[in-house]
Amino acid sequence: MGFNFMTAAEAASLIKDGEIIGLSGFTPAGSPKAVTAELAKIAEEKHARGEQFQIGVITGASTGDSCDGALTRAKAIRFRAPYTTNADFRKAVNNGEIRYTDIHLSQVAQRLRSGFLGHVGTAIIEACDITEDGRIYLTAGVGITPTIARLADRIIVELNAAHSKNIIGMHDLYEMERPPYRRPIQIVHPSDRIGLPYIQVDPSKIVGVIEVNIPDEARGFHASDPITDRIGQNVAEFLASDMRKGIIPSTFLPLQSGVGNIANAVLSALGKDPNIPAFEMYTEVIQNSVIDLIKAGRIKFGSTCSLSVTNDCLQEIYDDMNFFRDKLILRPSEISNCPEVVRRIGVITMNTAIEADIYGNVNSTHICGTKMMNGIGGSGDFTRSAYISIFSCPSTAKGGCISSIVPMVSHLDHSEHSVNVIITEQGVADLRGKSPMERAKAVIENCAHPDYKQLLWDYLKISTKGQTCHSLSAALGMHQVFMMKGDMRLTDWADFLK
Ligand code: 0RQ
Repeated sequence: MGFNFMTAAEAASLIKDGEIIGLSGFTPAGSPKAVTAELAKIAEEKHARGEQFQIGVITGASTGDSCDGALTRAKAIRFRAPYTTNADFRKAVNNGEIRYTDIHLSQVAQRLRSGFLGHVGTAIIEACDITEDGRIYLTAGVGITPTIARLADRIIVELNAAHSKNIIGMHDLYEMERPPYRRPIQIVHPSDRIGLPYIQVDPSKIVGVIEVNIPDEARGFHASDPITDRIGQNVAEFLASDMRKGIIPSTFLPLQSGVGNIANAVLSALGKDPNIPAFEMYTEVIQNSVIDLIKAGRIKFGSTCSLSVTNDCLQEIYDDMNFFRDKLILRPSEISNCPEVVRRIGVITMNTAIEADIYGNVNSTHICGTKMMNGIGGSGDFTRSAYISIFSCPSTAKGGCISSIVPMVSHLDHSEHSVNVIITEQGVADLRGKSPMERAKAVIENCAHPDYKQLLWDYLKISTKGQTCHSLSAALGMHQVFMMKGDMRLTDWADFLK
């Protein structure tokens, strides 16, 4: 037969107004880049002619600017799920211009199979290789690719020469059956393989192949600073102490770590701590710090959904594949984040909070209760099933004007029932086995910034007594003062008790 090679613009023109597209990848790693950028141009042209053009976009996690950024600026997205980190997209969502559904990432494939997210017309898949009998070899991120490849009416492949074919063999691709036919996921160790290194599709569904050479639109990391270093050390000391107590076995347990600057710094600190033995990861994203630690022998193995690393770091992996091949596995998000596996193999989870309250509830997604930041990502998949669930964050944000420790979170993502430990640069609040009032004391004493400690102690004094003490008129008072005066430190509880 032979594939229908075409330009990205020709491929984009196959996508119709109102269609839902599904994209490969997880974070900018492995996401297609050429067709979505052309689709944005088509949308702009059509809008200029007064024609309607908007699509639904479903992905594994975030994408790069050539997808979420370009399509948002072209006003081409009607509906989007499940996670993004793009600033233009964030603005459009918070202005009410885009319908956004924030979903636990492990559940996206299942929701697609169940039809809750509509029907995927076109799957756009980034590949490093493809065969005429329909084998697609993926690149640096997997996400929901096996599911969209099967469910979509048609497939467009972006054959991206920026990714080395050396990555072939690193993927372990397996799609769960629908209940009641689903079987246990046979992963006992992070390095266990259960699937195939490629996706098999019906080749007649591949309507176009586009040859490109575009690097991943990876985000860089801020250099660590004294605050993130201190958070990292606190996490490392806490885990070493749990190991001494026998709570964590001396062989250690697999770790999961979230995205962003803080997660990157926490892992660096763990790697440096001589009290923590070399460990494995069962996680959804691997960032630069993990690759450094694999090279240093501090991380033995990483099971992940994406290599969400900078381009020079990715090149280093491709160039030294003989070293990395038996140390990394790339899985679909419903397996990398599978709560059943996480609970069974005892994963220690480490995610970042936007804010935590004194009782241990965590907000990972919303600023002041209303504005979406990124989304819950995989943090809920891991936290609820964790052997030990840790949330860390700096004790303050925005130059000290915001306390990350508040009386009541302004939006709830992870409840007090799932959150075991809160860690800031100030210290560690171990909430395991504690009553709400014991938790409040631990969080204020150990995690709050000194500028906010008295304010939080005073909040407890004005609260109505109960199992969980609150003043319903003042619980969100610090947020309200920030919105009115720009600084939570100006809170006066008397204003809320009149
Ligand atoms: O603002 O960007 O203007 O500087 O939030 O905060 O401190 O740089 O931390 O990059 O680690 O991101 C929770 C957003 C943290 C991220 C979050 C402001 C702060 C800064 C970023 P600027 P930092 P990070 C795995 C798991 C949810 C999903 C998840 C996230 C910006 O980790 O999206 O965990 N997590 N997934 O100033 C106002 C507050 C604030 C605040 C921080 N209380 N109020 N602004 N900021 N706290 C990954 C996947 O699932 C793919």
